[in-house]
Amino acid sequence: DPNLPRFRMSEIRKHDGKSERPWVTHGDKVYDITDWISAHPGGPVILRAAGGAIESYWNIFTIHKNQYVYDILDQYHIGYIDQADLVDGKPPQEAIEDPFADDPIRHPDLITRTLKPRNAETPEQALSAHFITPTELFYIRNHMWVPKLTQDEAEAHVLTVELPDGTTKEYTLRDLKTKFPERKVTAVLQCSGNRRSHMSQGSGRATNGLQWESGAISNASWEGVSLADVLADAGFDASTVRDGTSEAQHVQFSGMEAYGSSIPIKKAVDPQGDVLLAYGMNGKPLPRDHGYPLRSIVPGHVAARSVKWLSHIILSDEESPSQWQRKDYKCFGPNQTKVDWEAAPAIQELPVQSAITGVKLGDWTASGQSASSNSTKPAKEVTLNGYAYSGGGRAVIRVDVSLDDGKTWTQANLLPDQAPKVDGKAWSWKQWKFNGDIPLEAFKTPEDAVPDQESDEDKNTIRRGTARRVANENAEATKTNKRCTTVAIKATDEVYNTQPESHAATWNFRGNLATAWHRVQVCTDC
Ligand code: MTE
Ligand code: MO
Repeated sequence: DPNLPRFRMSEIRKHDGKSERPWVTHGDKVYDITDWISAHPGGPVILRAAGGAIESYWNIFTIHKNQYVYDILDQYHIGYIDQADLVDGKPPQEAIEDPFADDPIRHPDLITRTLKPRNAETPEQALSAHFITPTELFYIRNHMWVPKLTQDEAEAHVLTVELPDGTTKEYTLRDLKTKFPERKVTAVLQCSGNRRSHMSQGSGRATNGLQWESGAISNASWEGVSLADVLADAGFDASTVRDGTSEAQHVQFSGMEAYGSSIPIKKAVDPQGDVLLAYGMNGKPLPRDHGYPLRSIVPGHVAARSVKWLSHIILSDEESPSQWQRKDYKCFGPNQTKVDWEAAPAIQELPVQSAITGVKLGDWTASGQSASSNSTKPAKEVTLNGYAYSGGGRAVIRVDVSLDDGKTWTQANLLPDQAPKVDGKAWSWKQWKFNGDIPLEAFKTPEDAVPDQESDEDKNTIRRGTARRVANENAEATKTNKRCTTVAIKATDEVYNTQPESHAATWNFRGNLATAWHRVQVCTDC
């Protein structure tokens, strides 16, 4: 209706998230969303956009770019942006706020995958050097912006716990710190996408998602209170879980910026589960990027369940309704690309994983360790190091190393545990080191040398990129007399689960749980 009133931007801005009647704009239209908020599936998150344009949020929550949503919004149409505030008939650029404007500054050594939202991995050098990852180099995985709270707001931050019967109990951060004993757990967080780029490259098939290398994993000590203690205080009777009469089957966590996921109730109340509501990391308050002021820490599970900026816990017979619980973080067969999301369980405990994070070649020595060597053949000294980790508290018991791409194997040294098991559970990774000799004959002109040709594989950009790079490296190798071999590692955990040989075998279109042997090409001048 073109007869609806026109509003100046100065007035629209007054109808922000704190006003009694919040408005948003879309294009040149103005909407009063007051009556919609309680029905909005994303809850009050929509208030972030109030007082300005909704477009930048819909660029994050793309699910909204849909006729169904436009129809809903139409019901709340109250007017237009005043002509005086339009540029070429459109709202001015500065009317569209950058949702990431308040994001914190990142350490320059982190390897950025995306800036908005912020996603960055820990550099190999830091993965190698530290058992406890330095806080500022801990990998960051954000789906949205980083909520901003002052210290006062943080102390007054409210965690709402809702029981299956609908009753709720509220705890401020101050309550949590004073009412419950402090617990500390040293635990790895690993993103389900860690090593996804290895899966894409190793299988030659593109995967959807951030192309992480080996650094979407880190280890920290977490300080907070026990989730089981808080649930008991809120009135939940954990014995109903043990005797099978519990109405609650899942613990749903929601973050302040709308992310959410859940864990099985069994894990939450298991005294050996060690699930924390953490406010500290490595002895200091959580940094903003890692969930300030409060997050869940679910040791042994995929990090997607360790919800940052935690504000709500709901005990329910259902998993979290969020897309991250139901339509993401699941695996399918290599042939399954049109999938039935409901048919697959959400990833919870992680499988066994390992990576090489450092390779150093030393001198040529007279005697190699190879069985075929008669003690006089030259060999190249090599030092490898890395991490190995398994989910569910299962300790890594062995890391196998192959210097000839899997034909023969030997073992790496596991470094002494710096965080002993808690109640029999290994929540931290193991770091490992290997020193050995690669016999001269293992170094070959790379077999997979391919001419730098355009082919029908060009449709697959990742494959092309990899082929090009290998071709370039090989061209370089031929020129400089470089010869290469592939070293491979795999870890085994205490129940003898081990890593698959190939990424092709576990390829899934989302690139989750890339745990195949980590293979690295090592080259030298011969
Ligand atoms: N919690 C909230 N609120 N928002 C998020 O985007 N990302 C999840 C999880 N918790 C996320 C979240 C994912 S997928 C991972 S891998 C971990 O947080 C990353 O935690 P970190 O950034 O502290 O390393
Ligand atoms: Mo993740």
